[in-house]
Amino acid sequence: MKTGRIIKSISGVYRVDVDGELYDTKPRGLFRKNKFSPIVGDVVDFEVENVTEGYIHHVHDRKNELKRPPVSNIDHLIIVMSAVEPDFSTQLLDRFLVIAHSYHLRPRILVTKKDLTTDTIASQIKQNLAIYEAIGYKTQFIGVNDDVNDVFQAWGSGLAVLSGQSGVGKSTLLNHYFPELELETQHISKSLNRGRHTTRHVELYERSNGFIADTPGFSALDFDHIQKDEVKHYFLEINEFGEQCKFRNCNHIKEPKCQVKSEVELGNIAQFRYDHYVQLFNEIANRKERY
Ligand SMILES: Nc1nc2c(ncn2[C@@H]2O[C@H](COP(=O)(O)OP(=O)(O)OP(=O)(O)O)[C@@H](O)[C@H]2O)c(=O)[nH]1
Ligand SMILES: [Mg+2]
Ligand SMILES: [Zn+2]
Repeated sequence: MKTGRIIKSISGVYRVDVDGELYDTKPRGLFRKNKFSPIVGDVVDFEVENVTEGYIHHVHDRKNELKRPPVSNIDHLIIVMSAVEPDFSTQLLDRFLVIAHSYHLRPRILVTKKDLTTDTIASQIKQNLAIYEAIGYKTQFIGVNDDVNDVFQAWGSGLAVLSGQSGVGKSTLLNHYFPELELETQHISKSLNRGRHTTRHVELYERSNGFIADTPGFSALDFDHIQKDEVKHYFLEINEFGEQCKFRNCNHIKEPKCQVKSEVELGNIAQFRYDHYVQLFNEIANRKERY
């Protein structure tokens, strides 16, 4: 029996990495009966069939798990956004952050395509990133000319997952770090065609102190697993100031003596963050429950 990590899954075959040795494995029938599927990132015990193949017997407990894209045991979730093409949006960023926190992940924020920005756009983005830094997020703002080794170094060891909209430059970043990968990236002519996803599967690549995952970009975000009363906890500064509200279960919408609303007025909570919170709260409150 060997133990390794699933780095890729293609139609029911899981590629497992054991210190650089690769095995294509299949789960034993047992899994299918329990409706449990291994996912990329899982640490598994498998029985070796021959030099390149094996059968998975056991999946180790996951320390965390992202549903879309499916990846487990994440040490660093890197939310990638581009400065332009597609344009940086704090609204979209706040939605990604909520999803990440709902899976108990503490994400980092990486903004790409700095080289394509005007001074005005660059300084707007820096101002926004300063707000996220103040909330407690680590942020990076990079362009094609920056040293990717420095970018990756800042994350520390373990499994880092790049996640974000299609076309923001996740695969491009990996290609700069591992030129031998030659991952497919979007052609310039396609870059305004929003519906296209160039990367279509999750895959882990070994780096000096861990792994890094490229994932397919997404166009829709799923909040189905989040209840309206939870949302306030996923806006970290709102959560913190909310402890001083008069009502313990204050949702910071219309309640009296709401500290969050006072802090927005004082400028200690950015107006746009509060607006995004209220927007998402209302969206979830108004959604039709499916049974
Ligand atoms: N100028 C510039 N172009 C970039 C940068 N990063 C990515 N691009 C370009 O942006 C386009 C999209 O990059 P991809 O790496 O394919 O984006 P992706 O996030 O992997 O997209 P999906 O695989 O669809 O999720 C490509 O044409 C890249 O060359 C950057 O920092 N600067
Ligand atoms: Mg890609
Ligand atoms: Zn309140």
